[in-house]
Amino acid sequence: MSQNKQIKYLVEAAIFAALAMVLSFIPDFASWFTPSFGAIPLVLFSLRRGLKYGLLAGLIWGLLHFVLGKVYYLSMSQVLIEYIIAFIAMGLAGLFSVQVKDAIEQNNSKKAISFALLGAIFAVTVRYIFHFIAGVIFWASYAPKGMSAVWYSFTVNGTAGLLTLIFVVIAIFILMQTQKQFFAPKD
Ligand code: 218
Repeated sequence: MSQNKQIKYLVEAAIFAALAMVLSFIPDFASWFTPSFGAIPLVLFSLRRGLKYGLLAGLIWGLLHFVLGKVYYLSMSQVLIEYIIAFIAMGLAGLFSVQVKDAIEQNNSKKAISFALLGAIFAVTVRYIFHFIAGVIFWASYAPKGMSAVWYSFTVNGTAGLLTLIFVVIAIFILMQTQKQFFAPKD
């Protein structure tokens, strides 16, 4: 890859990570059940540029939480799992970027949508599995009296993950219908 292209992709990664971070400033109107709106630009970008740049954008998004003081800190390992590993995992949607791109070039909208959705489901699921695990280990004391840590974490993170996925899926449908070249850029 030419150096110019590489720089362009890096700048795009930074821009989409910043966009994700802006959306992270939407207040948690439903406490920890609140969906992660920043997942929208991050998954879209990962599908556009693939795994490597997607993971990088996820890492930048995670790191921006530290810079901007948006980290909920309980312990070192909790923060590592929830703000580094979980956010990097969002880039996993990029695993399917080649299939999405090929499908678009073949004018196969169904296939393009299917792989984009697969990427979104995979990335959001892996991310929220990390939050679920962290929830069981670190957030158990926040569970309502009489509720098990596992069930508490599952309901909280399951709901947030599902809501997040719904918004990402809507965004994928809209962009596929209005601007599918976003997923198959010429350069
Ligand atoms: C049960 C429970 N409560 C809170 C958290 C923390 N958590 C959940 C989802 C997303 C994030 C990252 C910031 O948006 C965090 C820190 C949890 N894992 N489990």
